Amino acid sequence: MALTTESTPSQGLDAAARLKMLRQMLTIRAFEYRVGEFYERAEMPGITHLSIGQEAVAVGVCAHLNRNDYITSTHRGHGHCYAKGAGLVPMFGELLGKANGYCRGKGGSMHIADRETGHLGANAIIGGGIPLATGAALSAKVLRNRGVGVSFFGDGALNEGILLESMNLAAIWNLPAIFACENNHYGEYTPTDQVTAGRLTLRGEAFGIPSAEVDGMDVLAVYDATHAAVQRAREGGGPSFFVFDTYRYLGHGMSDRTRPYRSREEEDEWRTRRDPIERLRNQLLEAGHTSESELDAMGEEVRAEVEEAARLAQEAPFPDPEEVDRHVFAD
Ligand SMILES: Cc1ncc(C[n+]2csc(CCOP(=O)(O)OP(=O)(O)O)c2C)c(N)n1
Ligand SMILES: [Mg+2]
Repeated sequence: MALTTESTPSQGLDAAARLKMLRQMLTIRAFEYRVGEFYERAEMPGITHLSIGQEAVAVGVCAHLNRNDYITSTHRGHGHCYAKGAGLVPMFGELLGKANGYCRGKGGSMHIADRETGHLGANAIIGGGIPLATGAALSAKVLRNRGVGVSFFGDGALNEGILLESMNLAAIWNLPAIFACENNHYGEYTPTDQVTAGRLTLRGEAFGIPSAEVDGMDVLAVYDATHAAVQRAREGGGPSFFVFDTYRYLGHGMSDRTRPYRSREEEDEWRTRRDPIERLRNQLLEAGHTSESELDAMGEEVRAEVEEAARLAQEAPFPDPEEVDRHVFAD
């Protein structure tokens, strides 16, 4: 079943709500660039994957969620974490392995989680978060609390059996589950269309799940497409599946610098013509919701806030070595 995405509830968003979305996307991007600096200066343990370019999906979806809703995320998950309500200091702290991190420094970039804000975890296993969010949706249904479970996952998870198993259960049990695929057109260094058969939304439609492809570079389009789906899920109307068309501007991971598997022209096309931040910025200016100087000031504030959070996390202590096996539930 195709999902109609023609309604435009974003038209009801006032200037403050739109500016908030812009600020969130700017913050995610600034956070990601700062993480990149930590990594380059060898001030951060482990590896990391940046989501620069993909900010609109996290922000547009999470705009509909509250603390009682749950998300699961991926190895490219800092944006989801922030958009769901996490703080910058414990996020940086977690990435730096500090005691003030969300998992007391023991999870790192790919296992960050925060029950308080309804984030059940990033996941290094492709598709690994999908059954967890589906389980959260089952829990919400049993508890009748109108909560939803949202799994964010990459196009690489489209070929994982666990996606289909989860979709099947969500459909058969009519769960308030939102399957949110970020199709950034590559899984590591492989173009998605070289390894993925069939129209992508068919994976949902095969189970009778309303499914849609959405421009993931337009935060208002993401907001519009998911608005009714989240409401429907809350009201007992069952799951939805979205494939968001998006792009990561940088490499798969930090070591992927030259990106020989794709052309510079392709990268430039996405960056210069489809950038989600520029797009919303221009929309706000055209609508007279803001001015260049106000936007410049916002940019400065965001940079200062991110820098201050990075500094606080850097100055925070590491966990006590005695604690090494505390808060660890699996090995
Ligand atoms: C089950 C599983 N298979 C393979 C890998 C190795 N791996 C890590 S990232 C990645 C690519 C994932 O691509 P995608 O889901 O499109 O996410 P993106 O990196 O594009 O955001 C792969 C194959 C893994 N982590 N888990
Ligand atoms: Mg991908």
